[in-house]
Amino acid sequence: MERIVWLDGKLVPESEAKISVFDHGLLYGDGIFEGIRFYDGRVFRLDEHIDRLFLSAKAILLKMPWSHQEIVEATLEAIRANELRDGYVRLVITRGTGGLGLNPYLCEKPSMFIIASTITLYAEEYYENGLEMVTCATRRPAPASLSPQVKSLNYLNNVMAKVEAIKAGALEGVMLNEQGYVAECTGDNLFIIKGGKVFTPPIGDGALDGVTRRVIFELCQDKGIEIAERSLTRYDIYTADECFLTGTAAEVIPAVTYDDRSIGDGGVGPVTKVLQEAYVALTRSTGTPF
Ligand code: PXG
Repeated sequence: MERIVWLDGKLVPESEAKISVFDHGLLYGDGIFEGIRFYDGRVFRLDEHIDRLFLSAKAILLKMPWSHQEIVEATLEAIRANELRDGYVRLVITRGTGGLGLNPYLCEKPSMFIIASTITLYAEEYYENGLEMVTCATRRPAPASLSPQVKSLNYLNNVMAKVEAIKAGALEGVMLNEQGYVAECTGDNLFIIKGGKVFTPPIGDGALDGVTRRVIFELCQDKGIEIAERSLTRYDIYTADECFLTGTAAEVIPAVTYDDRSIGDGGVGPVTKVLQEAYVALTRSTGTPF
């Protein structure tokens, strides 16, 4: 069955969902996005994702013609139109159609499209046994360039880092910042566990303020697990007891080897398991119904 896409206020079949070749989102990566999950008829952390979308828009001077509530409604509409109960919804806002040349002020008006579909980033076995990671040579851009907090349509840096990981035979790559501290993975936040305590790089080290990352802080608090932000080096991951990655699409996935070293005993550790289970329980029991 053909998917239905929400495009600038209309629900259209995928084959008719078209964007101009003069759209600056395509010409210059000038736009923003969000990726949101829905589970069993409810959208998980919908408002937080839309809030972050508005922050990305503000940061790139993209004036939103829609209100928060209008985007919420459009998202729910896109999901309903595809008759899915579980899946992934991708919101994309482009600067809109303009001429050749960078000037964003010459673009008519922003365009938004919303794709409701399904996503499987990693096979089930990796959630049970963990995945392999390597260090990428490609660095997370410094905040004085484009801030890593902006979920922009310019993800080439991450794509190139992902290529490095794949070429090295790993499923994920660790990206360092300009100072050599761990920022995050190519599309997920990173956590380690050492002596029963959970650590993750601060936002200032180049980690995205991930919605799933925030959920991990809440879950740790609920479960009485100590958690703190701390700058991490590769050494900290090599010598950690456990490591896991988080993201809306990736959920909570264990990492068991890094640059050929096994992390801890190379198996999925107890703290990771507790958080994985708690995350599954939370995502299946809360959210905005559609
Ligand atoms: N870091 C980066 C660079 C991301 O893009 C995350 C971490 C996790 O954040 P959340 O808020 O999801 O917990 C992201 C998330 C896609 C896609 O194709 C989106 C992301 C990552 C990979 C793929 O929609 N964004």
